[in-house]
Formats: sequence, C-alpha cells, structure tokens
Amino acid sequence: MRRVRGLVPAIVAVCALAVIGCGGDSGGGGGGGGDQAGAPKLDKKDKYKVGFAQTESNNPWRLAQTASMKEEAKKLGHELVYTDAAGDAAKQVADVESMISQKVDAIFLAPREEKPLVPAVKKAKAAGIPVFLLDRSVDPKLAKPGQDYVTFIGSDFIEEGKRAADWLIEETGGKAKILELEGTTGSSPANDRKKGFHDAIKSEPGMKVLASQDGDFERNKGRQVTETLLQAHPDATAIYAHNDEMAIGAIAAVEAAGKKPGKDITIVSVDGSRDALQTIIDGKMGATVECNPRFGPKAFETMKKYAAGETIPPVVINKDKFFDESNAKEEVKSAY
Ligand code: GYE
Repeated sequence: MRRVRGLVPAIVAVCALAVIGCGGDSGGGGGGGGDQAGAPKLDKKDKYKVGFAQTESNNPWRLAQTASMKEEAKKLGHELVYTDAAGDAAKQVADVESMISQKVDAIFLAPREEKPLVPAVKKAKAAGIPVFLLDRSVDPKLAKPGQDYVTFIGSDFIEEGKRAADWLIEETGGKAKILELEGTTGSSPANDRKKGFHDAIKSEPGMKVLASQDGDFERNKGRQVTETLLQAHPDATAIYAHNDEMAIGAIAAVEAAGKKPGKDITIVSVDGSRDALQTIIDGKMGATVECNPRFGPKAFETMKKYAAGETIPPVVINKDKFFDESNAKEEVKSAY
C-alpha cells in the first residue's frame, strides 16, 4: 500500500509533463466527457470545415497570420469559417459559439486574453470539437493541452522576453533606465514577454525598469503611453516594447519629445514586421525578436497529424529569428 501511495503522485507528475500521453482515448469523437477525458478526436478526412477565430485585425502581424491561414486552407481545399473578434474577448467567445453551432470539424483559436476564452474552449470540447490554440494561450491553470484543447502552436514568449533583455544588456553595457510598453493586459504574450524580460535583468543591478504600462499591442496606444511615460520619466534611456507596433508608436513619441530614438533612447521590441525592420535600417530601433505570424502550414499539418492519431506534444513551438542592424537590410525583403 505504501508503495502504491508513493506511485500515484509520481504518475501524476509524469502526466503533468506529458499531458497528451496520459490523456487517454476516453474523450471519443462524440465529445461530452468530464474534465479528465482527453481532447475530442478528429476523424480522418480529406476536406474539413475548420473555424479560425482571429482576435483582431489592427496590425500587420494579424493580417499576415490571417493571410497565411486562408492561403493554406485554400491550398488544401478545406472550408475556412473565419471570424474577427475586433479586439473584444466577449465577441470572440460568441464567435467560437457560432462555429460550434455551424458544426465545424475543428477550431483554430487565437485567444485574445488568457482567462475569458477558457469557457469557449470548454464549450467546444463539450461539443466534441477539437481546439488548436494558435499564437496565444489560455490560462494554464484553467485549461490543459491534451484535455481541454489539443495543443498550443506558437512562439516561446518567455524566451522572446529574455532575448530582448539579453540584447539590451549587451547593447547598454548593463546600464539602462527602461520604460516597458506591455501588450494587451491578460494576454499570454504580454504576461510571458514581461516575465522573460524581468527574469533576465534580475541579476543586472544597472538595469532598472522605471515604469510599465499597457499599450494593448497597438501603435497609437504605444505612442500615447510613451508620451505620458516620458513626461514622468525624462531620464529614461531605453524602451522595451512587447511588440513592434507599440515600438513604432514609441519612436514617434520619442521624436515628439525632442529626443533621438536609437541614440538618446535605445529601443528593443518583438515581432519582426517590415515597418520595424525599416526602423532598424533607419537607426531608430535597435533590435526586434522575431515572432513568426505565418501559421498556416504548421497549423494544418498539426491538425492532419492529430487526425491520423499521432501524439501531439502539449506545445508546438515556432523557431524565431532575431533582427538587428546586422541582418535587417536582408530580412526586410521577405518581411510582412
Ligand atoms: O506579437 C502581436 C499581436 O499574440 C504573438 O499579438 C501574438 C502577438 C504579436 O497583436 O503583434
């Protein structure tokens, strides 16, 4: 008995590490099932009716992602039910509900925020429809890969934050007074890009974050927030933006404040958009960590593997490049 008792936590721990492997087949294609059942299965077919619930379309990254999904669906002959939540988590929940009532075979979901989209994921599960999370995740405490949804496909945001920090430490010799422009509050990239960055500068006493504020991953908000932050902290020497759009907005605010971006203020960001690479070429932005938006091929390939009964890991991570003055000129040609 003692041995058995010791064994149970060990098995639970192994399951936590390899959620899919322990999920079991009990979920079945018909759905229903309690919390412990695996994610709904997907029948093997040539053509599917697939939902893609986009979060918003207000920046080049989102447009590139949508284009990639539509292109790949068309290429493979799948029917794509596309919705755009226009930056509203409640609308995105309704969008997923509508996909469920349209009886799509599977749903690709880019959850705007970590918590509000959890019920949508669970409703799809209850309806027997497998969900693949694209580019953003849901709260890991409330929903699990291999159980509530199949997997998360996207970048390692903690690593992105760390790479931005490492570059800034190197560039400034470990001395910077930083303004942080955060992505949408409650979204997984904002949470994790913050964590990765802060963890990396913890051991650097000269790296100080003066203020952090939400700029909603948006260019104009990035500009407004930077304007306010620069007034409160005129001694700032660096900006870390959670995405390129906010960094580009920040550049405008820095210039409006009579400072030189790239000289008075060192700027580092995430995404790798064409506009951002151009600002690197112009000497206004220092570097940006790539976050690849071209999800189409990997998303549909993962869905196909899942239908074929292959084991899908709980996270499918995109490999990202890094852009700075050494490669921006070359890379801008293929940027979105
Ligand atoms: O960095 C940003 C977009 O969720 C990874 O969202 C994505 C982020 C991306 O709006 O530009």
